[in-house]
Amino acid sequence: MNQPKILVIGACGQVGTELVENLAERFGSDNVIASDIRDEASFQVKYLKLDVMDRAAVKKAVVDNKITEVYHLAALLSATAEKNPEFGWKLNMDGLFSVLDLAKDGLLKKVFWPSSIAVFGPTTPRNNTPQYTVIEPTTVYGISKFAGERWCQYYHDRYGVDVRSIRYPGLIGWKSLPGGGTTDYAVEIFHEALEHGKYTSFLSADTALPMMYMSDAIKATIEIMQAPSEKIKIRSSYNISAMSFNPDQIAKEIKKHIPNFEIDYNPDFRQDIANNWPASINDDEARLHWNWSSDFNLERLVKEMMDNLKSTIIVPQ
Ligand code: AKB
Repeated sequence: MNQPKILVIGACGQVGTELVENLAERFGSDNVIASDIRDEASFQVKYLKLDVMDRAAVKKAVVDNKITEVYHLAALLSATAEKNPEFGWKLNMDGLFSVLDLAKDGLLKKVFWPSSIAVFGPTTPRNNTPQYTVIEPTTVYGISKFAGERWCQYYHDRYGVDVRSIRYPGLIGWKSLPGGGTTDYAVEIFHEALEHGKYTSFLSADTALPMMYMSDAIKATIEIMQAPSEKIKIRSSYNISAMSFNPDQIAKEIKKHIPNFEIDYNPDFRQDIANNWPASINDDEARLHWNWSSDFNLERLVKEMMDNLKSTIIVPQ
């Protein structure tokens, strides 16, 4: 079988760290290259320093390494992009075009690019948000992801680019930390609970958001890329769903493992972002088209996070 030759761009981020590991196990370390803007990084695969906005450098990396598939993860997330809207828009859009154009020119066979639940806005139905609905994002991140979705569909329809995408919910994993997102509280809470026994949430107690355990996100990412092309009927981006909870609910679940754990609330600007996002997502199309299903609910996620973090974090006695 012909193995793909894969380049992961933005590999040092929350998704990239675990995705590279998984892709290397599946396709062999020699067939995966990790890249990011940092000078150095420690991966079990070859690492390249790469700025996704430097089109010539991306092209050279693809050609020199005979890359067939790119997973393009580099982006500014919701909270960080609000602090620097101009750069958020530039990075999120230029990076995508730099990859889509290589595919259009026949230098790549397949592209993965993540979108986000951030595409939805205040006029979207908040519960069980459907695939096709009103989409009026209010953040730079959401606007860039929605524009990106439309460009992916356009490059597929107009130039036959095999681009595949999913709308990630908040992602929670223990192997890597998120950076700059509105859903980051749901990772921070575990670290603070284990290290200090308490956490101050930047979202209010009742702010429900769609969330997913990292292994489900990685599974979805690899499955959509592995699915036969004719099964991918949506070339903008697919809704995917696993669970929905608010800070109060995750805190209660953590208390089952750390009975003295305490949470309090001090909402900041990220509350306004979360208020405009869905509480839960309907993913019927992904289930129907390429057989997507999630494995982790809140109870199982919390158990996995606690078990794994306990052995990596030094818990004060
Ligand atoms: C964020 O909070 O910005 C991200 C996302 C939902 O895309 N985690």
